[in-house]
Amino acid sequence: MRAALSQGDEPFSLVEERLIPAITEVGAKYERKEYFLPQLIRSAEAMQAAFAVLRPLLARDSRSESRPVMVLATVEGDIHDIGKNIVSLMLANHGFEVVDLGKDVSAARVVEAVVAHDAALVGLSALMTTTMVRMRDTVDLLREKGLPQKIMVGGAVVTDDFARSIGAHYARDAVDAVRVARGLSATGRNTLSAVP
Ligand code: B1M
Repeated sequence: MRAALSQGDEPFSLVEERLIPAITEVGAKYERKEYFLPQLIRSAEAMQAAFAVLRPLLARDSRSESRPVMVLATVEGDIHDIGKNIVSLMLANHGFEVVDLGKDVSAARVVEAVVAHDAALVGLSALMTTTMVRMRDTVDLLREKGLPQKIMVGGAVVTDDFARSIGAHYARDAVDAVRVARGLSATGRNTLSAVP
């Protein structure tokens, strides 16, 4: 990564053209049973090490006059955070203040953070069919507490239909997340209700 940077490669191109395709290929190999859990873990560690180098470079152009706050988390029971971290970096670099709560985050912690930071938006990530349901719990708890923030969801297993069914907005990838978050912060607080 450092060698590529010293040869003049741009940090964003490295994320989009090398890191994302590489981890996507790892996922494909895992699904074809060419890779197993140890290879997955090593690949994930390599991604995190690369992000540690790139994060300061990606964040350096992130100043902006008014930065809408997004509380972002991978939902409870789910420890996948590579995609969420990319979304976090992209949003921070495109004018959002991101309060990143990390992975395996309960609905109650999301609610606390939304109140504490007076967030404009909430972002939730999930990678497994078993944890997607935690997104619904989180949306429900936010609404139960009377919090009207707009909610964006994403992650490999999440679909636009699922997002709509829980009263949230869907973003396909990190680039789409910036587009969706910009649209949501421009249109104020939530107007979407869950489709049963
Ligand atoms: Co696991 N894992 N994993 N895993 N893992 C998947 C998700 C799986 C599909 C693999 C498989 O079986 N084919 C499968 C889930 C099956 C399912 O439910 N359908 C799975 C499983 C089962 C598991 C374990 C249960 C395995 C086990 O222990 N037996 C376990 C889960 C533990 C837990 O969470 N409780 C587990 C563990 C792990 C590792 C720790 C080894 C590692 C994660 C490390 C980490 O994240 N720090 C890992 C990995 C790396 C994967 C795969 C291979 C790759 C995920 C990834 O990082 N993709 C994955 C297979 C796959 O997806 N093909 C798999 C790259 C990343 C850039 O993409 O996260 O999709 P993604 O993010 C994208 C978009 O989705 C979107 O933007 C991102 C950037 O473009 N996006 C958002 C994501 N969040 C968003 C939020 C937004 C908007 C957009 O708004 C807020």
